[in-house]
Amino acid sequence: MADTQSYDAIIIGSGFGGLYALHHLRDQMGLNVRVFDGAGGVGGTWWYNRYPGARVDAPSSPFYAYTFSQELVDEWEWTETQTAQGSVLAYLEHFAERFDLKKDIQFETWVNDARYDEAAQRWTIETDTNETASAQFLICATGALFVANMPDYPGIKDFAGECYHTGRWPHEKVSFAGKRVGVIGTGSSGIQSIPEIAKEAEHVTVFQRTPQYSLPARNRPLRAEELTGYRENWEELRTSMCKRGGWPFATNRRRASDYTPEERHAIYEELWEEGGIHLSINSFVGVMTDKELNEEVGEFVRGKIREIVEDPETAKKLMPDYYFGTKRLILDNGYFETYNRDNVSLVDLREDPIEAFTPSSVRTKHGEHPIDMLVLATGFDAVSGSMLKLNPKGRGGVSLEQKWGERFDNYLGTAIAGFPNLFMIHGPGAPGVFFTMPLGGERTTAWIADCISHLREQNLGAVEATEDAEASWDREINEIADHTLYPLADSWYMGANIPGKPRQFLGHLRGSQYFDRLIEVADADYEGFDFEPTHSQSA
Ligand code: NA7
Repeated sequence: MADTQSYDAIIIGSGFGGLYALHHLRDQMGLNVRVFDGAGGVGGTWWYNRYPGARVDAPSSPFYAYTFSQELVDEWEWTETQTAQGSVLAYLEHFAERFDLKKDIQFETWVNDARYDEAAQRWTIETDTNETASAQFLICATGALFVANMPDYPGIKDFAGECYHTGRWPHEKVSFAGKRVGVIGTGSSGIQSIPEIAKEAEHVTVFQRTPQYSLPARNRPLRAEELTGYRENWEELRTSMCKRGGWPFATNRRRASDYTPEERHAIYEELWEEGGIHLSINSFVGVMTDKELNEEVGEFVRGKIREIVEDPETAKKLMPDYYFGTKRLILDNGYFETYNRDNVSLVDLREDPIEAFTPSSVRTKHGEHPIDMLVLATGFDAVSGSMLKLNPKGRGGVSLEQKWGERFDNYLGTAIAGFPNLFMIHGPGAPGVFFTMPLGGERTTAWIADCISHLREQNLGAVEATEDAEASWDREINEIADHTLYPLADSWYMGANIPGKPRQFLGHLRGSQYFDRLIEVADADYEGFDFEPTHSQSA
């Protein structure tokens, strides 16, 4: 094993969060920083999720991007309103080049182990390339959607055809031509990829466990004057994003009770035509809290599915029956229309469950479906999964797996009692996917950086969340979630997609309030944290 390299901070992951953290900690704070990433290039989620049709499923160009640099905003040419995976990746590569980040990133290096040394107040990591490195701070930018969820149906390992998970898509082009493709899963990845696969494949059989609400993305070229307008008003838009949960524009504050059912329906129609998430955020106040209003919006979407899908039996199977928006809302480009093609069929796993795989088919309760290729669009062990895969060992050698056996206890979605000097970007309880993630990463990193500066200015050695702070943070997050309909769904937000995963709401639903809380905590002398004096100067 080579000598242990020593740094101020080690960052794990070079997606949006990790790249920005490197820039901020190195270039704005002057720290000596090293990034490790198992992938062969920058991009994180956007490096791995290369399946056909992959796009941002939130308000995107130019808002799904870094916001801190006017020059960066001015020089990058976004071309479509709903950014495609390749464009996001190209942007991140540009960012890494522009800020000269790659020289401090070690790719194709998987961190196998991370251990806290209480005496030295430092973290030591070991990699699969047989290297060790140590740093005072460990920044985990390990990704909210990283650990692939692989179904374990009987015989699935014996399937002899090509098999791809959407979250681990090959770099070389996958050809569907002349093939019978089975797709399991109808979340964002399934709904984005199915129309693309269907254009080429001989036949696509979709295996659906839960029918989904999906709204038309209405992707279109971004007009030059739109982009210019955004650039000219960037500071204002950025401030607005911070105040409005990551969304730059004012949303409608209409009250449903002020309108007749017919008027409300007309509004839903308008917003459906407009596309994107407008139906959810711009219809009426309370869609995500008021069951009756939510049900009305849900019924409107079901009506649209009935209108679009020609075969009534198929349309029936596609009817979502949970509260609208309580699983991730999906933005599609012709998903429901795809079921009008002759080469697409749908299996409803709730009435015809998969029993087993053979080397060349999927056997369900009521039939056998021969396939040449299997696409697993089955999602991720989201938010907590990548931290548990890293499984750092904190005080007393206690592992995160031990700590998080029953609940993902942490403070502010970024710090964990028993794991001093470790910070997460987009950890459980942070706004994560409920906020525009690049901006959320910037703001979280800025806060972590201030905390590190505070520690260093005071000549302290370690910072650690207290267990009391974790308990009250847990209550705070859940109180917010419990005001809404979100906890009622079997979603990955609730950990419900992974067998045996603890049920716990994994995000903070009020992003702007969350970032205010971070500031409050810092202003109150880092309330909820214990600081330890420096043990030694030697490290
Ligand atoms: P998602 O949203 O978790 O979707 C996964 C899909 O796979 C969903 O339809 C699941 O059904 C289904 N699934 C998962 N496991 C199984 C098994 N064992 N059998 C059948 N079907 C299964 O993941 P995505 O990759 O689409 O999207 C993740 C996020 O990325 C998305 O929210 C965006 O933010 C971008 P379920 O609904 O759980 O019944």
